[in-house]
Amino acid sequence: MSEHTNSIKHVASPLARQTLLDGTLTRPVAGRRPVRILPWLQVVKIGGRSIMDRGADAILPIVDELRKLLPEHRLLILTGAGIRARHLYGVGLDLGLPVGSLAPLAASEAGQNGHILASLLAPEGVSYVEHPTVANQLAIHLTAARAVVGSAFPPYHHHEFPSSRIPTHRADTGAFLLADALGAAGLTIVEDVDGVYAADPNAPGGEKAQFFREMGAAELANHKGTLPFDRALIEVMATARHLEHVQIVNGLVPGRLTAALRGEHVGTIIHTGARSA
Ligand code: GWN
Ligand code: ATP
Repeated sequence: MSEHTNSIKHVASPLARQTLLDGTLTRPVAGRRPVRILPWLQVVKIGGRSIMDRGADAILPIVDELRKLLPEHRLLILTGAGIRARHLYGVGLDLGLPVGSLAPLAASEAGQNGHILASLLAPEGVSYVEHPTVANQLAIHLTAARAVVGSAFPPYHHHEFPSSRIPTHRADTGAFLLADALGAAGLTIVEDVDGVYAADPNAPGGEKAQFFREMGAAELANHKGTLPFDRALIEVMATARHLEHVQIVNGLVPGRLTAALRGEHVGTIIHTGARSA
């Protein structure tokens, strides 16, 4: 769309003559819900510390469960970073490295866990796909295979917000941002606990902590204690465009992931800010 007036080329745009900061002006153009790019996709985030770091005892049963889920679901399996990233934070912070240097180094550990998981699922046609492939060629890879594995860490790299010395946007946030941007059918976060409790159930005295079966992201924002995922996940859930909830499940209990993907309530369901159209 272009018009020629007095030989000056004008590009017609409903946003041409106004500040992008004025919501009342941008809303008629930008207020619509984005399209769902991969509406049939189920995204599964596998914990780095909670599952991958435990080795064969935890990984092999999950691999078995994922293998059996392939005929039923098309999966984007994303892995967290785990203990190697924590070691990296320790060494890096001791050396005074900025968060923008730590973020890509920690991200690479999430990728390594993804490579490990993909190798175990390779006989089923599952491969690790790189971040640029996730961004640009996910559909063709998921047409060729029932599932692919990627890194859950978002590639903020040197653009990571310097609001804290440890990267704010880690694997849980990355998995959510991706699942919501793709308009996926669901996101399941696999941990080593049944879901969210009032306090860390593994900390001293934690065995008495109350279990939350269901809660809202807004309610979680007021939770003062520790959580089994990045705090930034709460912020991105508040502005979700598609995902109406996520479920946190215990990957150490066989069958929980399968049940969650079938829509059963077997962990903690957290409702996001997204509303069905
Ligand atoms: O290296 O395991 O992708 O999918 O955030 O960047 O730090 O890179 O800096 O396509 O682009 O280590 O090399 O590494 O984990 O992130 O990847 O093997 O440029 O397939 O080269 O956005 O994998 O890696 O760490 O995910 O999370 O070459 Mo890795 Mo990660 Mo591979 Mo990826 Mo980062 Mo790429 Mo990237 Mo970097
Ligand atoms: P990553 O993928 O980033 O490597 P992860 O998701 O595998 O990490 P953690 O970040 O360690 O694992 O989160 C899981 C742990 O969080 C649980 O083992 C539990 O001890 C702890 N935790 C802390 N607070 C809570 C809480 N309120 N409810 C449940 N678990 C909690």
